[in-house]
Amino acid sequence: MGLGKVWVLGFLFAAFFSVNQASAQIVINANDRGWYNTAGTHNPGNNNSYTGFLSQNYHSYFRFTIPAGISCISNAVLELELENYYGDGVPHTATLYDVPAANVPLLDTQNGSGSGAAIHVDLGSGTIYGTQGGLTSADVGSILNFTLPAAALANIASASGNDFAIGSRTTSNSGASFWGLRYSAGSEPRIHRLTITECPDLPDLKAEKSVSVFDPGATGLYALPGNDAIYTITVTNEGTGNVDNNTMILIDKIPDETIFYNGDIDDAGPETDPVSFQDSGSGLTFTYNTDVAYSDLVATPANFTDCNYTPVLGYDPNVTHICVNPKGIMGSGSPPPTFDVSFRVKIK
Ligand SMILES: [Ca+2]
Ligand SMILES: [Ca+2]
Ligand SMILES: [Ca+2]
Repeated sequence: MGLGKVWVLGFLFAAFFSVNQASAQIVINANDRGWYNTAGTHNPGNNNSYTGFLSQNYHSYFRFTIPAGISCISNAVLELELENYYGDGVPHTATLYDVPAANVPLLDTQNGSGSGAAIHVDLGSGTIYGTQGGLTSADVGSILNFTLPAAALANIASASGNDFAIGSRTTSNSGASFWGLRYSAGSEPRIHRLTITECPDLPDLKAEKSVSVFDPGATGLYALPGNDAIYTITVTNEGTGNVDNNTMILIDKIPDETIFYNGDIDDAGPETDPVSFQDSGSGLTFTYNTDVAYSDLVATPANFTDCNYTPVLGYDPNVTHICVNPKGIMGSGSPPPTFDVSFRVKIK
């Protein structure tokens, strides 16, 4: 019996990818809007979005269709055109609230399908998505801009393929008997739109290192001093984005208790170089003469160029690091692209 696969940690793994990938913005106009009052009254054909007080309290909602296929949102801005101000000049405060997914299908139904009073409360309570104070008649005609918080981003992504809604409530110290803010009368075009930005597709690289006894004759060698071993690093891209061209670099420290072998890694086997590369859909290419370098420094080289030591043939105890820079773009997808890099050492 030989040494089985052993997972080893502690090697440097460096890869780079564009951080300036442009992520498309998606602009979504509200597909429905309207108020619910304290009594729970709602007429689905009335698109008046009044919020405030007139005999009872009124809250409103704005609803948006989130496109299918969105799993992550990095930014969202809600713009609400302020259509009217009611009151005695005292400034009002507009606050936005979450609407749980279970309530969203009920919004555009007569009196919320019997849940109108609860929906009224929901539209003015819960997780706050944004607030703006100091609103007076001077703001009528302007567009209120709300950058939505993380909780909203998560809920928008969760709603992908379905509707997402935001509740709106106005508060005020007004002494008037009728005060509030309105974003639209019953039936008129107004700007109520959500602009979302999808998270960029990024690679998510995982690397594992294993070691096994070099035993080409299957004679049952142990991991003992004097015997050789093969280290293999397996790199997998589990993300949705690619790794930029030629930026995949592995710099691995030769373990202290071993000596690098600068020769034919598998003796009589099919490999011919000291380092072997096995691809499994990565899209990368590997040329030993240009894509492998070495270092004899104690400190870890900062980059591939700093790996500038030329090893002597055979076992070279001066090799401290092996550096590998396969070329091309490492892709992404399912199954996750992966590749292996192997090298051989003698156990001291
Ligand atoms: Ca409606
Ligand atoms: Ca709520
Ligand atoms: Ca060979």
